[in-house]
This record gives sequence, structure tokens and C-alpha cells, in this order.
Amino acid sequence: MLIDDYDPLKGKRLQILKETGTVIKTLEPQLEEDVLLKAYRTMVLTRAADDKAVKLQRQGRLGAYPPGLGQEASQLGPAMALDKNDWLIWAFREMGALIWKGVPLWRQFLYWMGNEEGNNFPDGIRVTPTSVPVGSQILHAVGISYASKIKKEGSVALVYFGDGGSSEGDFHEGLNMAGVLNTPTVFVCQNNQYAISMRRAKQTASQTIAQKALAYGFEGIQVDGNDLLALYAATKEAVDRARNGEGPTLIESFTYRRGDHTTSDDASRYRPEKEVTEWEKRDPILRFRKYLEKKKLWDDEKEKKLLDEIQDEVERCVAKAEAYHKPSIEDIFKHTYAEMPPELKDQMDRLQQREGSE
Ligand SMILES: Cc1ncc(C[n+]2csc(CCOP(=O)(O)OP(=O)(O)O)c2C)c(N)n1
Repeated sequence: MLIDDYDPLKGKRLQILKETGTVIKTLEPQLEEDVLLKAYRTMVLTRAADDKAVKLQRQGRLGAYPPGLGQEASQLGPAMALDKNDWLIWAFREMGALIWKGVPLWRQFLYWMGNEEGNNFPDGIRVTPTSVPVGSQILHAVGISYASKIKKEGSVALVYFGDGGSSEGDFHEGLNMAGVLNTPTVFVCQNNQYAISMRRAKQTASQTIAQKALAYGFEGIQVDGNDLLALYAATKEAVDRARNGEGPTLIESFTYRRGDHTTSDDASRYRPEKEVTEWEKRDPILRFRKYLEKKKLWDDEKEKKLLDEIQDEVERCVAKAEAYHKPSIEDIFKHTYAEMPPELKDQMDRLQQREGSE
């Protein structure tokens, strides 16, 4: 039992895969080879798509974008522990988790290009839309999982948020109700050490974020956020517990944002270069690649082939998003209320007139 053994008050952090690519055999999750290879592909694709999104923003082809460089395992590991009917509720930096859940990559590009249609996911994919208001999605997750419990659906809701999100009222309200109602919710805090320029140490005086779960009456665990195997294993246990009626779990994924907060930010103004280079050495993708190599599942030739394939895939997705029809002015207004209030209607009319006269 990982969660019971990694009591956050004892200052322990779960790690299964070491930086050298070796594993703690007794804790190694038993994943099929094709799942391991798909996981590696997903992380490499995520990094390539993320890098492309930043470049597109610089070329004026995409709006503001939040890069996820260095957080690929932190995003993917938890998502891998979900079944098809489980819900994934995200913030705005979890591209890899969405790819795993089946959200088309081109729709993600489309969203950041400013088209709400990017949030229109195929039927049957239980992923909520992007949530930019920090922390609000935590409440949605608790509500969704409570509904699942009442309806005896057997589905679990997993929600991502950041260390900054853990300071919001929504976090405390959400965790409190999840504890009281014993909901099947898995809270995943991607502690990437910063909320824009605010360091983790200024965010909370608690030693860990995981330990906050204890005050709400359930378990918390801190996991190495650059270790895909540890994240998968801890989340799988949390998901199984939730499904068995044992209630919520808070997982703190201890990781690092190596890029800027968004393309509107310049992280070099508030964080030392040395800190970033230290974290580069803990790169989650490289670590996982070493693991696959030790298992004789990967080599340089396979890597080259994969990179070429992924380059093509990313370009195809960008082309598809760019070819998608532009949203109309009306689209900006029409999805908020069933019946549009007069002041919104007035704004829409004025904008339509202005566009018409240009
Ligand atoms: C309610 C709310 N307040 C402020 C903001 C502005 N804002 C956007 S992202 C962000 C920091 C979020 O940090 P964290 O939760 O740690 O997630 P990260 O961006 O590091 O992934 C802030 C303050 C917002 N979007 N919503």
C-alpha cells in the first residue's frame, strides 16, 4: 500500500524510477510493453507539440500559451491510471493528459488559437473544457464525483491544479466537501514550484501540499513528479480506492516548470538559471527512455524514427487547426447564457457593426 506508507507528515516522497533508469523492483508497476511504449510516445509528442505551440505564438499564429516543458510525466502518469468512464478535469497546462484521454491534438491547437471550438471534444471523452480561473475546476470535480456516487456510476473524477491553486478558497471548499461526502475524487496538485512569479515557499507555510489532505480527513501522498512510474502507481491506487468507496486522495506531484508561465511571461526575471539547469538533469522523458533502454525496448534507431513521425503529426495538426473556419463574432457571446442578457446583446451588436464598417 503506497499511500499508507508515504504519510506526508513523515516527509517521504515516492520515487520508483531513479534518474539512472533503474527501478525499485518491489514497487515497479506491471504495465504491458505496448502501454510503456505508448506512454513514451505520448510524452515525446507532448513535448514536440508544446514546443511548436510556443513557436507559433512567437510567429503570431497562436495566442498566449502555457508551456508544460518538464511536466510531461506529471501530466501523463495520473491520466494513465484512469478508465474510459472516469472523468479528467484539468486546468490549462495538461496537454499530455488530454492526448492520452483521446482529445485530438489539433483541437488543442485550435483552442489556443482563440477558437472555443477547440474545447468541443468528441462524444464519449470525459474531459471537461479548459479552466483558466485558477482552482475553480476543483469544485467541478467534487460535484462530478459526488454525482457519480449518487448515481452509483462507479466512475472517478481526477482533477489537476497547481501549487498556486492550492491557495484558492475553491481548493479548501472542494477538499472539505470531498472529505465530508467521501466522494470518489483524486486531487492532483502539480507542484511546479511557481504560480507565475510566486514561489512555493510564499504560497503556503505547510511543509508539503500533500499533508493538507489530512486536515480534511483523507490521505495525501507526495510523489516525485518527474517519475512516470511513481505517478502512475500512486494514482492507480488512489483511483482504485475511490472506486471501492474509500473516498478521495490528494496527490502532490513534486515537479518543476522549466519554461515561462505563459508566452506573456519572462521567468528569467524571477528565477535563477542554476535552478532550471538543476531540474534539467531530472528530465522525466530522458529518465523514462533510460528505463525502456534497460528493458531492451528502445534504441537510437527507434528514437529517430519516432521523432520524424511525430514531427509530421504535429505539422498535420497545426495545418488542420489553421484551416478550421474562424469563429463568428456571435460565437464569442452566444455560449454563456441560454438567453442572452440585454447588455451582452448590446455589446455584440456594437461589435458586429464595427466589424461590418471596417
Ligand atoms: C481566479 C484567478 N486568479 C488569478 C488568475 C491569474 N493566474 C493565471 S495562472 C496563475 C498562477 C497559477 O499557478 P498554479 O496554480 O501554481 O499553476 P501553474 O500555472 O503553475 O501550472 C494566476 C495567478 C486566474 N487565472 N484566475
